Amino acid sequence: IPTIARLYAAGRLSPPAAAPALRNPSAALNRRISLLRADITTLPVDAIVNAAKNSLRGGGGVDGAIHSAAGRALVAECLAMYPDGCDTGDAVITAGHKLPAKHVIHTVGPVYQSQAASEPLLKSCYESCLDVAVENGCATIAFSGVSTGIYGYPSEKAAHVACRTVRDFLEEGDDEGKIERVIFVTFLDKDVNAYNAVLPLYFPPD
Ligand code: AR6
Repeated sequence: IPTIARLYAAGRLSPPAAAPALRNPSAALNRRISLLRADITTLPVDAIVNAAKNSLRGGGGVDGAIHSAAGRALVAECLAMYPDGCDTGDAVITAGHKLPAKHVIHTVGPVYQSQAASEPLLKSCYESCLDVAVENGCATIAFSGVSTGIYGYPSEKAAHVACRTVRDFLEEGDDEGKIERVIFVTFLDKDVNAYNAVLPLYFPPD
């Protein structure tokens, strides 16, 4: 999976259309970030992030795809380990079962209401997932576009939250140097377009 440093070098990702407003515009982090259009259930990484529901019982969208690829043992583990489910903005971890990924980090995004109400919860999802990854020794983590499907979060707004939160987390060293790669996984055209526009604002090339 190429890093965005390579995507820039190969001309497959364009520099930001507007000037990025970053405290530290260093491009060093670009060697730890990937942007990939894929079915997240196919990725052989330490952890994939599921856009789950509070009950953790599985559902539609990426949640349905992950549960069907992982097999019935996934929902059984969710219910046994987390009988009270997961709060919106929080994250929990299970094994990957039949998936090529070692773990699934389940987070519950907000149903989009307004930017003011929903943004802090979505930010909390990304931070919680990164915290859980660090606590469990996951060096490679692939994020799905939490809340941007059935829960209705506009793709560009969500991409800003995702990119800013990951940049801040890595830049501040909250990963204790343990996260080697963060992969933003897109699926539909609208998410591909959103990330192509937004990610370079937070991770510009040199
Ligand atoms: N691989 C990668 N991304 C995917 C895949 C896939 N196989 N399938 C969908 N996406 P959604 P939400 C993208 O609706 O908005 C469920 O029923 C999709 O294009 O899965 O957080 C849960 O049980 C979008 O960008 O999650 C909850 O009830 C992103 O994944 C509810 O939906 C998230 O879309 C959660 O809604």
